[in-house]
Amino acid sequence: MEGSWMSAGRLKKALEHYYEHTAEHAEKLREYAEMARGEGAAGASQKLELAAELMDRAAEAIRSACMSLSEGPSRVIEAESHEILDIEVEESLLEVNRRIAEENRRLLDERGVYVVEFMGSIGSGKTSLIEALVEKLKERYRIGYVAGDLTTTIDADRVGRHGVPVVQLNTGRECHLDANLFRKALYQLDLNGIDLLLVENVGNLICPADFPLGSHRKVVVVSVTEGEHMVRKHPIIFKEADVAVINKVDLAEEMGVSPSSLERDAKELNPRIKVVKTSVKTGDGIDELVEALGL
Ligand SMILES: Nc1nc2c(ncn2[C@@H]2O[C@H](COP(=O)(O)OP(=O)(O)OP(=O)(O)O)[C@@H](O)[C@H]2O)c(=O)[nH]1
Ligand SMILES: [Mg+2]
Repeated sequence: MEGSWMSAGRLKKALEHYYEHTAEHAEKLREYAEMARGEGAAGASQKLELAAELMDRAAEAIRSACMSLSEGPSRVIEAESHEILDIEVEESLLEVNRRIAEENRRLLDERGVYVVEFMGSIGSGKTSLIEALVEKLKERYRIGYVAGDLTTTIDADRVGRHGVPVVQLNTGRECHLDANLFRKALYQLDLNGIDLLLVENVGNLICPADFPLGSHRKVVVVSVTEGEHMVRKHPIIFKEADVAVINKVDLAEEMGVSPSSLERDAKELNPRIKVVKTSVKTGDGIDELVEALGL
């Protein structure tokens, strides 16, 4: 590429942008096909379906060209400021998010990708648990990873070293991922080559609860080093989650924090939640976590 009018990096960025639009147009055409079907115009609907399929194939070819320009497994998506607010609809922000999350879920189901989202406090062990799961499951599933962080690629680099495709989403100032940003990550991944996508949200127990991404299972992680009140102080996220992980149980005695009392708090808030006590350090509870996730 040297000496040409555009560097490989810039070309890749331009193609990524083009790919996103092409994939979005394919989605839109499918919506129109559905509308035409609703209007009884079966012929028009069929043609629109065909156009959507061709556009999907075009998007796939652009994505594949993009991948061959890639310099490594880790790629970074920077959120543009107020990105989601640019959407011109008279719906609330949360409503827009919910709708995009539903679209994400549809896309994931179409491609047969099962998504487990990890939320939880800063430093509770989300990335460590994901690394342990990748090692345990990578022979059984084709795994991908999406990391949410404000500015760094540390987590994506860590998980990428286990040999799985990763996308880093940098939110800048935002304390959570949202469905729009997650959709961008989905556009970057070869979804046909992934069965299990592990997503790590930005570390905190508050904001991620309000912004569903379209995942199939939600895990919330706390660790004993954060003290005994961590669960009760964050009821919303525990009510939302399917599985609660109480991590770093190897340090429970030293910290004077009872994992069972954290478990009780979680069950009180959400009787249907599955609670797993883990230590990534000793490997305790990782098999139970696999089971709780139905993997
Ligand atoms: N003793 C002990 N340390 C752990 C355990 N799990 C994780 N750690 C350590 O806790 C620190 C934070 O772990 P991470 O996996 O980076 O935590 P995280 O939740 O991904 O952190 P953020 O992404 O920054 O929110 C690291 O130093 C880990 O080695 C555990 O079960 N026991
Ligand atoms: Mg992390």
